[in-house]
Amino acid sequence: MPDMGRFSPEIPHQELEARRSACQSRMEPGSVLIIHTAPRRIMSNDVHYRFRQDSDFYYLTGLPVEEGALILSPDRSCVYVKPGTPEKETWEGPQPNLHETGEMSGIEDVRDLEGLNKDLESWVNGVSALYYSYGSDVERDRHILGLAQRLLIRGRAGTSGPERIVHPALILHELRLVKSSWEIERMRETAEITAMAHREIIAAAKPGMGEFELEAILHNVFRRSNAIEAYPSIVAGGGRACILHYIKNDEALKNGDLVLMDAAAARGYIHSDVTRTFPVDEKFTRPQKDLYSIVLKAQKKAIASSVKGATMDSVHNDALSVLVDGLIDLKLVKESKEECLEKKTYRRFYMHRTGHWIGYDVHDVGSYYIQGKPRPFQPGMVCTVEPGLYIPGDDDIPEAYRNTGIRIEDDIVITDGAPLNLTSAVPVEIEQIEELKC
Ligand SMILES: [Mn+2]
Repeated sequence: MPDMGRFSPEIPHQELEARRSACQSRMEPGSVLIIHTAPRRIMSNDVHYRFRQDSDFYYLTGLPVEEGALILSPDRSCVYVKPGTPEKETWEGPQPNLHETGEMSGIEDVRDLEGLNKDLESWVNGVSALYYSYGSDVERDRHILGLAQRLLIRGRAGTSGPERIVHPALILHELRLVKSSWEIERMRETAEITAMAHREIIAAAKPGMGEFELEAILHNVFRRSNAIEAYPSIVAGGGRACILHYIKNDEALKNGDLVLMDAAAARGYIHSDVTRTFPVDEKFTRPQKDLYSIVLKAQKKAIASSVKGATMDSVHNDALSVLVDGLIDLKLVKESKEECLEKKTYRRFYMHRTGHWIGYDVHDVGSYYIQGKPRPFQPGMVCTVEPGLYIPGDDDIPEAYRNTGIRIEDDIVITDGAPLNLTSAVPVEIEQIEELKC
């Protein structure tokens, strides 16, 4: 990429232009779309959370800027930003000016945010549809709806309001669902960083360490690669692995326990999402191996099933079938397979779905059903495959299996042929994991 001075594009122009024109070509004639940057959010008192750009705004502009808006019509692109002032730059460092914003985003028409409110009236006046993501910011909703209504009721002055307000998700989130080869390359990079962290941690885990110490290694590996954690990491020893959203990570790891670690890197808002389950000490115990092997078999089956034309539901059912067979083998389920599936009694041990889309959001956007039917996979979609088993500590469970949680999760690209596992560099076979620990 050429040296653009203080700022260089985070996403290549070609990629951004392809995304914008795909969006524009799906917009109604005579319509306009507006997407705002994410709001800054308070953590406590006067301290803000680290800024996290709105995924849709970033997808279309590649701009990390904190205050701005993108306007698209079927044949125009315009972005409004707040250029830095010397005072702001003293505190927060260089801010892209209008020219630099254009160079970063590839959008020629860059304007000062100060003019947005005035301009909006002419952008929105007379359009057929206004694409606007209502419902996420009350103040903004009030402003946009107020404007639309004013244009409508002032008909005698020659204005007219948008006939319809349409959520841009209907266009944008469908586009985001199918990844370009550039995005898949970036996902491959975050997957590599994630794999590095998992390998380092599986090798480092020892009885007596705190879950937080393993979490510290995650942060170390991620930041070494200029990445951050994609979501609050789960590092759960022993029975805490059965708490699906355990993120306290503040307990000690005991000899004989398994650790369930659901943790992954994100960079440039591109996410990975990986879970591995491994012994604290060198070896899996026999009962742990029994359970682990079932989940691994279910995961392999589900990955193999993640092909063009399959659906989230069909992949889930394939994983479920293997899990239920295994639960019956281990006598954790005492009824027939049909009965267990029919009555959903497996939910005592497996209570979540097998996968979700992943991309610019870790639980990525895009609909899972089309007109009530599961959506068939198509090449370029990326999803997780993450079956698990969570055996509670109840009295009717054989003691050896109690309080054991196992999940195995990888990120899979749907292709024209075999599924592509982006995170296969993280060891998953029992022997591979045990070998890492010697
Ligand atoms: Mn996941």
